[in-house]
Amino acid sequence: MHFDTIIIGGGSMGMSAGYFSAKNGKQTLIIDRYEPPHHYGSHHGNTRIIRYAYGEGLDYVPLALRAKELWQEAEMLTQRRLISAVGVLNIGCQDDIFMKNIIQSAKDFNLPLVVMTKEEIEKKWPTIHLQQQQIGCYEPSAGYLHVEDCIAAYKDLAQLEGAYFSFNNTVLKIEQQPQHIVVHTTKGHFTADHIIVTVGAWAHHFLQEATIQLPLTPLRKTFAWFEASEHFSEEKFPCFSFIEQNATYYGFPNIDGTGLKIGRHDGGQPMDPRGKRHDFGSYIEDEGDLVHFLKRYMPSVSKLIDGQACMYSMTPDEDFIIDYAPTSKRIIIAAGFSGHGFKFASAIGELLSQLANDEKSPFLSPRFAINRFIT
Ligand code: PYC
Repeated sequence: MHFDTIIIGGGSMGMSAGYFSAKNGKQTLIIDRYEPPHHYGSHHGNTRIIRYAYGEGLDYVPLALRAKELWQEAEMLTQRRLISAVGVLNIGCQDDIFMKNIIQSAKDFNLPLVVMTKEEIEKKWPTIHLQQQQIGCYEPSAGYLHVEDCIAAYKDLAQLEGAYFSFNNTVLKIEQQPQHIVVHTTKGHFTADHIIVTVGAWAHHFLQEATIQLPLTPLRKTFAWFEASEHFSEEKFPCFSFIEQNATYYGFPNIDGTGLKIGRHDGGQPMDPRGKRHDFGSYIEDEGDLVHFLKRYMPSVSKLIDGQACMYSMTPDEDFIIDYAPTSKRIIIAAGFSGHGFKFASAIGELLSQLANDEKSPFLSPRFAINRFIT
């Protein structure tokens, strides 16, 4: 069967791309090796942070603001709650480039942001203990996304727009022919004018097999929930990130009594997503790093409830790859989200559908270009 666009990978980016593609009137097929939303990729674990004053660089701010608009539109269309604006508190030192970028983003884009001293932070959230040199950038309009609902929302919308799904189906090979791309799967083959590859941590191996070499590193990552008092409830406590000299941690308030969720953003173990996934607790640092963090900054919290493992796909510079494949403009690649991509998935889905339509987008930053790695 022939499609205008086939999306390989129905996670956060792929499902959203599927919706926008079908909405643009394209005959669209979304293929996934499992049935999304699922626990085998990078979109489980209930929550992801959404923030707009962006420590990783000001180039990301327009994309983050577009993502917010589109998540809100999806909320309205599906009547699902996707964003909870509980605020995000970023902790770091005044000279950190991350903190400087946050402050500059707020200035340049007129975003609400409160820069706070250690004393102001400890007064507002008495369960946080900081070190002398630390300051905070509190973004009250930021918060978290309900991740499984985000995928489910775009799945519903894609279906309403007439997209086809082929789930529990593994793509074996893509074949580039002059007139179209052939996608060989365990359930037969399909052809398409364009394919959009959004396979998350599988991208490195998947693209390598299609002779597209990208410097992507799949990483095993973990996060966990800890018992926490009502002072940490989402009515009283924000999402947070702590930028230390050699480590970055992030977390979420205690949502509906599920516990305070924490993860370490840097580090992790290189892995092959095609192999066995090591559950939370397989490495001593899975819990150890988080307990160490809690002892320093939130000493009233210590009792682990549960933990999970997921995957990041890292680029060397931690900027995304969103571009045409060097081998063919019929192949669009979205990869290497380096652990900070989920929040953008709505806007990236829109952008990918535009690329498949040969349209230009103001949200396509040169920072995402593939030619920074291969020419
Ligand atoms: O982008 O805010 C973020 C984030 C937190 C943890 C991983 N990514």
